[in-house]
Amino acid sequence: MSYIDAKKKYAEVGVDTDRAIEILKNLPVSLHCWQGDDVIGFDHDGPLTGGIQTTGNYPGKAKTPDELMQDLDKAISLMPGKKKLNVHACYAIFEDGEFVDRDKIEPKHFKKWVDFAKERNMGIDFNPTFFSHDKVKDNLTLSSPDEETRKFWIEHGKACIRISEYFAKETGIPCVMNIWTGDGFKDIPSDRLNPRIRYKESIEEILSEPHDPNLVKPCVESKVFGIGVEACTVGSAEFALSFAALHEGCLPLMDNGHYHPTEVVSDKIPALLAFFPEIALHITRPIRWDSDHVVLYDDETREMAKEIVRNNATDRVYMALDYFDASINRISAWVVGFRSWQKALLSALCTPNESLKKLQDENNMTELMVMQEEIKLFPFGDVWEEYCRVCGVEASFKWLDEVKKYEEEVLLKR
Ligand SMILES: [Mn+2]
Repeated sequence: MSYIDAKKKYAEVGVDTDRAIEILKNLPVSLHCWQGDDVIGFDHDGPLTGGIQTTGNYPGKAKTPDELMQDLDKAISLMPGKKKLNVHACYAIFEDGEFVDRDKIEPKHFKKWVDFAKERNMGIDFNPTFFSHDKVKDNLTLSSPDEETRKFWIEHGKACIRISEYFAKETGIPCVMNIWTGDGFKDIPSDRLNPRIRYKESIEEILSEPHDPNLVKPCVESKVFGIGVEACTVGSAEFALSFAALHEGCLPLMDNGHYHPTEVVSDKIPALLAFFPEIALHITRPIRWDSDHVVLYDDETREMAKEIVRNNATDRVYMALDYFDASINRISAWVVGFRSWQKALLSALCTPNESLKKLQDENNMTELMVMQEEIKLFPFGDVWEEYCRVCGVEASFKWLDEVKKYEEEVLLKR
């Protein structure tokens, strides 16, 4: 079926597919740089630590800023839609022979990322890196009872606020700055309160760094547990949500890999939208735990997109991808995940949300079920193809040929 026919079919249920395409073209989604090098970065030689882990050793990973940017460019060329760049502080780029620790990083260490983003019309989101570092003491950073440790990480957070504001000023687009730490305890602690009080006070100190709330959007991200910190996570769901609720200008960030496996973030999005002017998301795919598998066009991904679109919250929800798979071609991991979230958004935009809501309000659950099931088999593939065409991106699976060629010519020669 061609796009013209698909468009007619959708129009029968009141959906304007041209409009859906037009809206999606301008919705920014933040693309995480860390899929390209297994969350290593450029400021240390050690392994990834802090309760997260990459598995796999697929060849060709980026080891320098130039390689990572080249790989990002290849991936971006195969993704439809508007992108924003998401960078972690450990991706600071130093001149030859230069090095400063994380409490001393400055905007100049990220100038190359700004140049990269500006040339591609992208904003930048930022993340202090509270892991993979020798100043993580006994699995604790901002909640450490050791004042020197806590102070170091507070200074890191403040430096990141300054860098976030620099990103926003340079690109003209607000910077979402997300605070996540893997702070926690492997086994049953004797004090679950004071680490949280220290964590709270540390984040408050970080946020006291002067910044324009229209330019820097600080977030707190919760987690249920991490590797090596199974018994207690300091920045739990209740902690992060309460912190954001009680600190104006601080957004709650939900990572859909950071909850118990039967909880769904799709249901939490509207709950938070009832209270917060703005929220942030990390979109990932957990399998049994926070495994950070590549995002697919699956039921929960689609449900999350629906909650954003049908609540008219596309300008209130900051969407960012967060996953890392080292067992497959990393460019294709980036592309599959980004395209999947784009598909989910487009599908949500092609859903007759108003008429479905009406059926619910009239308690016409019979027709609601029938319609929701029928719409699943509408010719969505044709709308997707049209969207890719409009964006100048390969619509079919043939995009993989480009990745294979790049692997042959670039990745395998590293
Ligand atoms: Mn996350």
